[in-house]
Amino acid sequence: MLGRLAEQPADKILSLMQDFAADPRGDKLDLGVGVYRDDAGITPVMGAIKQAELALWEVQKSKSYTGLAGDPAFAAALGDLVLGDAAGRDRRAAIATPGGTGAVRQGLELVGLAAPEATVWVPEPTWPNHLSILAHLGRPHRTYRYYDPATGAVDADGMAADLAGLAKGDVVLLHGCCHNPTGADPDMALWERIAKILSDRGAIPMVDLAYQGFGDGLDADVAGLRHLARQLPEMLIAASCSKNFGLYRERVGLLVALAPDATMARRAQGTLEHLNRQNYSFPPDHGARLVTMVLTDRPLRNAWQQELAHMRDRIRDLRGTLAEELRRQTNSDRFDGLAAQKGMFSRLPATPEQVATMRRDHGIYMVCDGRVNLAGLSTKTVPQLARAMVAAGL
Ligand code: PLP
Ligand code: TYF
Repeated sequence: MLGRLAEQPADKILSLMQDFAADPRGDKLDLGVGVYRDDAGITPVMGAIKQAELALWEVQKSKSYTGLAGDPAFAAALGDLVLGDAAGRDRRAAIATPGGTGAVRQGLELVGLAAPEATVWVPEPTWPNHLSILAHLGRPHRTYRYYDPATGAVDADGMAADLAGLAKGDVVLLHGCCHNPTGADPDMALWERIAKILSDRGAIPMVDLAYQGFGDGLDADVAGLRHLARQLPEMLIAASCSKNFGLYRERVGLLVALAPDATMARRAQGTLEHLNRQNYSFPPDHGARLVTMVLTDRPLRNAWQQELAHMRDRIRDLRGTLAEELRRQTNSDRFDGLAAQKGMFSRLPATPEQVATMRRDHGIYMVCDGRVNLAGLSTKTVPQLARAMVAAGL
């Protein structure tokens, strides 16, 4: 049996981690996998999470099973963080999942059960896992125009023109904020336009939210998502706590299905729990419980928000510094877009050959499509990246 298995293509982001680890150079620079790093290059456990872990050790009396949906308090607390008052709890069905990836997977499985004929539209470019999960599940899918490399911003007209081809019941995958890999997000006018197109066509948004709080702020980053929730009867949301709570390996995610009313939400809840049962029964609880504790305890929540704001500011400062350094070194404003983009990622206009040159000659690791994780930089290494870009002819 095993001999009949095909070779699977490697994840181009994760294989970069191994290549980087194997490079003996002392001044190598990892701008590959999307994890937040501080100025010393560390991905820290957040202070509020540490405190919650201590408290949990004291109060937790049992690690017996939760329920198929996970702890309802987690769905309530994280659902509120994401949706605010844009959709009441009676409209929401939700399950805890292993990470945002788990939520994406379960969301697409739900689409397969409810609307197997629906086409799932994803932005070009998007996070590679979206496409591989869609292919794995055999869901019909296609791409819509999203990014304009000439401006470094969203190609709003291209996107609107492509989405005009939506059929009733199709699903449109959108990045809630801090688009991976480009950092280009819709402005509010474009979110309103998207809501109108989806509403006119009878299409359903599926929002992948992996970076709430990394762009402009916890509420600002979900203003578009909340607009969709208010305007449209149905929506799927795949939220991840990997980045904004620093809980990567604990695997904390939530899939929310927004229904038009409470009766339909209850029906969706049953299907979501069924999906968890088919895949792994109970979702992981430890990280989700820490998130719930942080969100529902005023002092812990304040501490978390402050630390998150610090992370956000650091990335924004690095963006500004890099854009300025490139302006100086290239004598042009070609890279000014870097300062306006949001979150950890930007896509440099580099060919795969130029990416390889920067790795070979300067020890700088980025994804082969030119995606860089700006959080991997420090004030010290910004000039190193700018020099390598200039030397590679960008
Ligand atoms: N979606 C996007 C766009 C991402 O970049 C990520 C990665 O962090 C995820 C989802 C899910 O990440 P995780 O499964 O680690 O929560
Ligand atoms: O895009 C990234 O780098 C992050 C981390 O299969 C990641 O989203 C990358 C690949 C993957 C899971 C997470």
